[in-house]
Amino acid sequence: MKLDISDIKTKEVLSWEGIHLLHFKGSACSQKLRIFLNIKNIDWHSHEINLIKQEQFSEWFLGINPRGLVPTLVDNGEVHIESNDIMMYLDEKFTKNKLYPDDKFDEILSDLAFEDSLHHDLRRLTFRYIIPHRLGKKDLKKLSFKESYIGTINGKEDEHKERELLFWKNHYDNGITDKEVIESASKFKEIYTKFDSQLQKNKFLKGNKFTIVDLAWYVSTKRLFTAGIPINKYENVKRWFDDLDNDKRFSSEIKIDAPIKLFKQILKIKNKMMGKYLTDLVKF
Ligand SMILES: N[C@@H](CCC(=O)N[C@@H](CS)C(=O)NCC(=O)O)C(=O)O
Repeated sequence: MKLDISDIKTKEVLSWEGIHLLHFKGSACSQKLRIFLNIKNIDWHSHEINLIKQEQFSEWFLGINPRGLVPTLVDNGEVHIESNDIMMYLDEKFTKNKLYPDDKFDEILSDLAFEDSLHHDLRRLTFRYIIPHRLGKKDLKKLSFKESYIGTINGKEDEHKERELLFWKNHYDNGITDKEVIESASKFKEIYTKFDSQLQKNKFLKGNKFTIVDLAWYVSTKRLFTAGIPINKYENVKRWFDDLDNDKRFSSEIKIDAPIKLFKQILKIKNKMMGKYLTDLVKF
């Protein structure tokens, strides 16, 4: 989605030349976009928005993307938001190696909208099994700055704002509850069961050609596997995933740092001792 010039309050970006990505190493949506840029061989400038330091709530960044979310693209002074829309925009601009093929365009848009609708489910499992509550909690002062920030998306108040704030307020108060884990992990169980049967017949999710849908689900699958979804149980999904993961253009963008590995291990042991690990709560 391209923002209107009136939405952009941080005016300096209007004079940025070339392709600039505002992103964060550990963000799944940013990983998706960086892999896309690798596959398409597009040159870009990097601007890190550190989500651990909660730089996404700064006035500077909200003045570029009022949703306060990464990734955000600036292309010669134009601001584009929403990872799937950004990739669609770039795929049309750089037509070599199309990842949104014309013959499947509408189907792909609806698959990506579905994938995007699961973002909070992915987040729930991340913030229960990978990032400890104490570290993942947002700073209430910064959160209330975002709440009071008046930003517009194409001239209108952002419809996503309430939902985003509610997620983090609930997380602050309650962490991620067992009920939420069961609800979200059950959705992925159903999805991978379906994918496994699709991938029995086809090499990729949309047939025998790699598309943006494979890229989006590769990133989510890597994250979900890290959180504890037993991907190994789905033979065809595992083969599809391993093939992509063996490609450096993919795996190089999703390196799990040593501290995250440690947190994940601690959370695994803690949850297992309580009989509340992901696979204790949902049987795969
Ligand atoms: N639908 C958005 C989701 C973007 C999103 O939620 N990004 C996360 C990182 S993966 C983020 O910026 N989180 C910061 C926050 O929630 O404060 C997209 O696809 O771009």
